[in-house]
Amino acid sequence: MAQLKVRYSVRELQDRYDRGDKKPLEDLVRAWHKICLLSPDDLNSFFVIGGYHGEPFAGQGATDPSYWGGYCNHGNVLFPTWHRVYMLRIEQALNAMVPGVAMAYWDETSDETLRLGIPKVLTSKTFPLDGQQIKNPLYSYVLQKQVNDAVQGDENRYTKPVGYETVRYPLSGLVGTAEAREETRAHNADFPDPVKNTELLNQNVLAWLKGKDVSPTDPNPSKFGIYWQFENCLSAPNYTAFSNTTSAAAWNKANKGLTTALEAPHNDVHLAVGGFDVPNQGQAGQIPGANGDMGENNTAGLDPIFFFHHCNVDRMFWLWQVQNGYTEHFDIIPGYAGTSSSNLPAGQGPAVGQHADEELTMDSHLYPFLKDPGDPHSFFSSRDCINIEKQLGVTYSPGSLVAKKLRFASLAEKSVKKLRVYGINRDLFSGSFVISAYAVIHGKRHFLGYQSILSRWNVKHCQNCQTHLGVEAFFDLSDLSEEEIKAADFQVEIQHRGSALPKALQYQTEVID
Ligand SMILES: [Cu+2]
Repeated sequence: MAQLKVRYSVRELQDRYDRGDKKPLEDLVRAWHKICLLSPDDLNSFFVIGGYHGEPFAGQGATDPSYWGGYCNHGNVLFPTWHRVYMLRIEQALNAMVPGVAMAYWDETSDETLRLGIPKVLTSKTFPLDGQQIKNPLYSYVLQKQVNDAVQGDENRYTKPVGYETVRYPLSGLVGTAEAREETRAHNADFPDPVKNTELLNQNVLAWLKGKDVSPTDPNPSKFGIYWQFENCLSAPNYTAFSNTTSAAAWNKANKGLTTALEAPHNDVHLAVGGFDVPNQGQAGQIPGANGDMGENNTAGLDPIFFFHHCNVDRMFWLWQVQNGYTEHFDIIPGYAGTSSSNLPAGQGPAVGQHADEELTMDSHLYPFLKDPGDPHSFFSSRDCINIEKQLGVTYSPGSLVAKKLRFASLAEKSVKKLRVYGINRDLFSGSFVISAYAVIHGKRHFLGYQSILSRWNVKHCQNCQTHLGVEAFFDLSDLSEEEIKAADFQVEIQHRGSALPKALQYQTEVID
């Protein structure tokens, strides 16, 4: 195989640029600029590739909410591998524009991100290229073709016209109906300054990353933030539990310790960039009505930052493989939670190309990605992308979390108490939502953490979703003593996109090992 292509962090490319070595970052921006200019019918165009993830929808899921109209896999065991090949696909398109160019990752757990937020080349409106200021293609994408949301129950929620430009927190991008357009116009009018908006975005991302104090005596204030979750997912005991939130929930219910799925911190970044305030902030800093494209799977792939986020998610996947001895081989536990294509409502329903209730295995096709572009049947499978260096010819520069933290190494086997929250009816909430849990002990309220649930806008119309609407979430209680746990009254709060919270939120809790 030819020399390995190295994917650097965006910050590394920026540092080289600032020191006068401008070519690597310029090449990336140039290639990105070019795929955005390609006709939306060209297979290398950003419109086609960004559109594989969610909208524009295809297949049965274009109208039937029991299916998913995009190709992406979430809430199931194909989540890491599908997105791995997705990164390869956009890298191939970029290469067709500028030979040799590699994807880059937003190192979301680096010291720089923890200090400064999102790398500036992803948030500046313009970029100087070849003596001109061009519209920065990493900042937003302007739709070259309308995308229609014809899913029953969505009522055009995610329909967007030609010329629509993707937005992030604190802005809203819902323009599917006259009413939504008016709401969005009024909302966005309060945020006219892009520089100020980027500040708000970075503040929100930083708050999500760092988390909040769990208890006044907690030695690790970053616990439950995205940072902590990324770190904790690296000690997941096997691929199945590591790969997605559905499998991890089943694993946590049946096994000791608290395993974090790679998908969990991934979800949080989507919500942080797309429009959710960090949980546990009270009313301070609350910006209701922010509906950025990254916040929902329908539109996330159309915001270029998606790819820099997912490149980092793929780096974490590789890091988990390297640190746990899974670079040559890993398995999917047959029949485990998270192995059904339908898997509703925790998953999204069968993606384009999948059948209902199909069992997902290492050999399942990762539609629509082809190993040989000339052979329409040569679909990638998870087995084809286990070792990124040997099979895909790429690797990552050593970014953050490369040095394994030993204090987390044995967490999966450690006997710690955890809180299981269940019986929440997701039918009550519109779109994605966040569950926060609290323990009230002797009159004092302690924040236990949160869990993001990426959900569809309206599950009422989804027949398969109706059959099992329960949501399950797990919270680590290792910071509380046995006595405190006994005395605790556990409470749950929900943040969602709908207009009002249901009056009587029903849920159940239990403390398990
Ligand atoms: Cu994603």
